[in-house]
Amino acid sequence: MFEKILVANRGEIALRVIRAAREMGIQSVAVHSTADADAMHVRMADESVCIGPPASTDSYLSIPAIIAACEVTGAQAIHPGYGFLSENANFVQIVEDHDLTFIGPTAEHIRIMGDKITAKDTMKKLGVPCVPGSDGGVPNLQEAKRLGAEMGYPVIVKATAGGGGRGMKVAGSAEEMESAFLTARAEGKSNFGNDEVYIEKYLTTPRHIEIQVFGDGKGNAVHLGERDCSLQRRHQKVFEEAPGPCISPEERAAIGKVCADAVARINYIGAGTIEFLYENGEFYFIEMNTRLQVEHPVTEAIFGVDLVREQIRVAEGLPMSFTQDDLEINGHAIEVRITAEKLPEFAPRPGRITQFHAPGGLGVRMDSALYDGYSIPPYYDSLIAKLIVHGRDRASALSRLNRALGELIVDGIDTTVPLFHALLQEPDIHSGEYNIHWLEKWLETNLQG
Ligand code: MV4
Repeated sequence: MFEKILVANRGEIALRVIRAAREMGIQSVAVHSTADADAMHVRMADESVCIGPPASTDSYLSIPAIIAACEVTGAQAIHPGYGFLSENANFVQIVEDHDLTFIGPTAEHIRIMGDKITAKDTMKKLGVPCVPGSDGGVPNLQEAKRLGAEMGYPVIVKATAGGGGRGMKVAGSAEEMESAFLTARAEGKSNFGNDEVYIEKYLTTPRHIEIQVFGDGKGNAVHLGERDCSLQRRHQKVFEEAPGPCISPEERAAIGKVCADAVARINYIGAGTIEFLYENGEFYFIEMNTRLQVEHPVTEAIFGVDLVREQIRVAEGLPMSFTQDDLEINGHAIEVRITAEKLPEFAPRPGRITQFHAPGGLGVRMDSALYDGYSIPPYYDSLIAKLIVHGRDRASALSRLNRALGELIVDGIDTTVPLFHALLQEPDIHSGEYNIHWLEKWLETNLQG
């Protein structure tokens, strides 16, 4: 049993991990930059260690500083949260080389899923349905054009080291292939030092549906249904829900089993998310994330499980505390990501919170590291709170969201709260009829200018 774990993160996700550890009787160590000396995660942890200056490259991403913090505090394991070092295979290797435990998947699984061509090839062999496209990498423009003609346009060229929307270009016709191919390759090279690209049929109006999976590393795995995260702006999710409004119980069971079987076969350990595009009743694999995701609370709400607790359990070699048969969906949950940004341009607005009041009551969860008088530092991402509501059904979750947003007070800075009030006026949000392009189009006509 771990006695002490180090949380290699900040903000609301650091609190999330500290809380799970405390409930399990495990001590927690916070690490922080000099800019975060007054941060909530430092206050809430049992101990804290300053690991460097404000820039995350010199603090939250500093592998030597984090390993040293484990050594001086005696922490036996590291929870990476999301972002930062959570999907860094090299870090996982170093953690293990120091006889520490990484609370998450193996370096090998992180490496496989970090290379999108290898990830897709692996998933395809495991029976997961994928977007039609090239068989592996596309070596040159001539081959790209041949494939485009064969598959039919539009197609999308993606950098194998990309993901999250970086290093991908759509070619609507043969004429656009040269620029799409060369640009995707150049972006892969400059952003990730890898110019390998692959090609897929471009799906024009899909939804983003992701399946939560969880493995014990010993060949057992379950799925916890899907989340619909189609409402995004510039590849940043803003509104997530579970279950997906358009997914039937039969579809869920079928794709869920495919995903759970796939990760069981590779002895996957911990939390994972298998991302799909969903169009015309079909699922098409695009990427797998080997971390706990920002939006995990909507899954926790409808299944009544604590995913961080489970991560810690399996990292200790314990079995998961539930089987697939134990998992049943209860109601509907929605998360909105509240960021310190000024509308309509979503300009980052760090600053001092003069008054803060979190909403509460039945079915309301607020994951936030804010407090009265806190100053949001300008060095990190702008997420300040996740508001998660849970109701008996989708309509109750939406009215609860409206009620909770009304109770929330965040004074002193600009936030995206007005966006959510406005979205709750939209019939498409109430009917659940949206796809990955809905929000950007809505913002263009409703907010810009
Ligand atoms: C696609 C696609 C359409 N067709 N692949 C964007 C981020 C990365 N995870 C994959 N992405 C996409 N891949 C094919 N074959 C459209 C997108 C996409 C998208 C996907 C999910 C959520 C929002 C999106 C916004 C624009 C494009």
